[in-house]
Amino acid sequence: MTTLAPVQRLRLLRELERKVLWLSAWTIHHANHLRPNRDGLKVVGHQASCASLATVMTALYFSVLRPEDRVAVKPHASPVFHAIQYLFGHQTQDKLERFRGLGGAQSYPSRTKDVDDVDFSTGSVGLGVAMTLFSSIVQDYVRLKGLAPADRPTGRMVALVGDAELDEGNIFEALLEGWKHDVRNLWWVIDYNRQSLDGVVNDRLFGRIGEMFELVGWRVVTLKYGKLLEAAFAQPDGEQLQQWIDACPNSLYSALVYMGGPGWREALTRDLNQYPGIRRILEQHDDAALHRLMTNLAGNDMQAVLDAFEGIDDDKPTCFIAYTIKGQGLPFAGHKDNHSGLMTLDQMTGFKKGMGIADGSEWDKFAGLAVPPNELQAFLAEAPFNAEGRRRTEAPVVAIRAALPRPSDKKASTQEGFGKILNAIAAEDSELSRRIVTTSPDVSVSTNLGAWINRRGLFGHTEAEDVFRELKVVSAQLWRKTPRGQHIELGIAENNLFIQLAALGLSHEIFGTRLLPIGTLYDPFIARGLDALNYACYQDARFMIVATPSGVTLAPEGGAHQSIHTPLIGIGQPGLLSYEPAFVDELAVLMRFGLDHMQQPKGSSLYLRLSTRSLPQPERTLTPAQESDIVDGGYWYSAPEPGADIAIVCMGAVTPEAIAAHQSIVRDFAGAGLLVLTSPDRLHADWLATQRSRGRTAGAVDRSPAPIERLLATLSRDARIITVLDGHPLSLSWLGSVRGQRLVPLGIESFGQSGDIPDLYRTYRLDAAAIIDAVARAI
Ligand SMILES: Cc1ncc(C[n+]2csc(CCOP(=O)(O)OP(=O)(O)O)c2C)c(N)n1
Ligand SMILES: [Mg+2]
Repeated sequence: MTTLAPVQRLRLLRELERKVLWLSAWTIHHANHLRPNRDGLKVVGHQASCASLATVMTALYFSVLRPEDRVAVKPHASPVFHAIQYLFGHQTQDKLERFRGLGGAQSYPSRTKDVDDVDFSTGSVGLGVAMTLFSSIVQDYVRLKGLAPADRPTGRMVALVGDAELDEGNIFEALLEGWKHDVRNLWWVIDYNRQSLDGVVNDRLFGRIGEMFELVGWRVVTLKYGKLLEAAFAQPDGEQLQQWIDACPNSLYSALVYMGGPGWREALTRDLNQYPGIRRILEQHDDAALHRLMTNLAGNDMQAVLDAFEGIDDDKPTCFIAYTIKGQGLPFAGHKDNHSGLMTLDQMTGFKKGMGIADGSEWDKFAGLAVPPNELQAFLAEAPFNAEGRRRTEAPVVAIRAALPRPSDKKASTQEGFGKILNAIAAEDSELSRRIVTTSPDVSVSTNLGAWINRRGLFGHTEAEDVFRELKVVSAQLWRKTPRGQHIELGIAENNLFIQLAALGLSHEIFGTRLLPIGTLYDPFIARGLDALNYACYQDARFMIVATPSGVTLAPEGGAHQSIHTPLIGIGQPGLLSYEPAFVDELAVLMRFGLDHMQQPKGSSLYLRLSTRSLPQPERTLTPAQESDIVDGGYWYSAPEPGADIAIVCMGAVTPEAIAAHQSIVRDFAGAGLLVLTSPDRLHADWLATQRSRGRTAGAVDRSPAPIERLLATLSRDARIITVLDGHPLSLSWLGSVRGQRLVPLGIESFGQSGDIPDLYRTYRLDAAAIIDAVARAI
């Protein structure tokens, strides 16, 4: 690789910065003004948000970043990212022209939908930022265990952060967790444009932000004044100018940026005219030059940005507070209403002229630049960022053997079963046992991960003995941390859990190392981290969540902890296949299936909703056909006679009540069936897919029935079905539509209260009597 002289490189980067600014603004303009609008909806895009980051992103992608670095780009700077990839040749003009349109470049950078090598998806502000922190933990996890490819250098996990993103609490939850885990190789660059969506960011906030980072062990680098302003401060009375800017409230500064040269002149004359040095500066600068000087913030000054990035050569986490101007270089720079503001046609005409772009050369990569195209092309070709081509790594699938260990207790809860299965795997020396990594937000022991952790240990950068053990204080739990440990213990923050799982679940594509992540939490607190869970699924991260206890079966814990609608989350969440087994042998089948499914290209993550209620286990050895029914979502526990008029359908912890009710009704309704479901999610999805494929006219049409159609086909056309689960009844009530059979759904519709299981099941009508009653009503 040739190394350019610094001045030469600066010149090229400044030209590319202009091009990146132009292309991002033009991409948005094109989408809004030059594409037919068929629905009357605004397309928008964020020209101002792009502009403030153009300098930083140009410096990073064209010079500073290396192949092993990974970046989360502020969502609204998506067009800047796509423009950069377009210049590199990784993005097409066609997709830029279809920005925010079907099949075009995405509104917010997306790993799964964009073609140009997005490292981390962003969109819901704050989550992408935290994603870099948890990815740095994953990087250390695979590196310290020697699981990472040997020749892979350690990368920096970089977040480009909007200043208003720092209002999102999940960022601070992540920072605290990061401190505990001694995170490294993290760069967060805050685009401090002092504006959010609605207006100007509170002045008092940023006084504290730097201190907060330092408090948790980060280095803070402030990029405040650009080279022009620094030179002016060095002149006689320059310190007066500096004090004036330092004291200038965010809102006044933003307004003056918008007003331009005359505004600055009036304000400075009013406040600083008594200083001869200032008068001289005002005389020496015409309006345009004065505006350039007063808006010369370091985050928009290429040399200052390069100096800041290149001044770091260690792995200490670093926060760059980059002062920038929202809309820098655009006509509405600084205006508080510019967040979704678009340049008007006239403004665009002027901007285009200023950029030296002729009509018809808007998408030309080098038009209007002051450096010959071949020189720029050569510079782009040598960018270190691209040195290794495509960034997405691959890792082989870890083979999962035909059966996992099956605990044989006569009575057990699915939660205990989970702990035992994992403990048995922990005892093995196998690829499977080495690749599993568990994590939990302070509920490891109460979700039955204790035995696994005792065998496999906690993960930490350095060795830390369990003090209780050293002092010989008896405890069931061994709490020793080592780099070899396979459990990542988190504080109580479900957002962190899901983002940690997102990062672990992308390890094969980001770090080239396959991991099998399993996260445990209490089922009701899925809601606490739901957006982060959605974010993880949106990125197609692969993991298993084991949520327990669930429903009102949690009994004495009362309404605050009892989960009601989580089965609906399981059905509704794309990228997450959910199961709720009743018995431990089913769980073992599903865990085996899940560990494989989460590694398949067309697979997904899994959600197992478990219970702490101990149930008598059926005495059976599952046949392969039964196992496949369990995976498909359900099976006849007690098969109906063909054409039967009555069936009970149950799921999860309430299965004993359904069994009891069934035994009672078969006396009157011989041939009534009992259907045990493991996954309404899977059954529903397969049912819809089957219907869609029937509607298709071209190609091979599969006429075979969906599993739920096959199961319900045994019953008579107008059979009555009673469904029951410890969760919202809607989860199963759709079964009535499959064949048009009449259905009475039982389940939980209101907040639970404390009590024991008999009282609660009676109160919420989940007990055998309620089921029998429902049968009576149904007929
Ligand atoms: C969780 C979430 N809430 C709300 C939004 C809507 N939103 C998008 S950008 C934005 C303001 C962003 O301001 P800032 O981070 O400062 O970005 P910039 O000024 O660079 O545009 C808001 C509220 C969102 N994307 N995500
Ligand atoms: Mg902002």
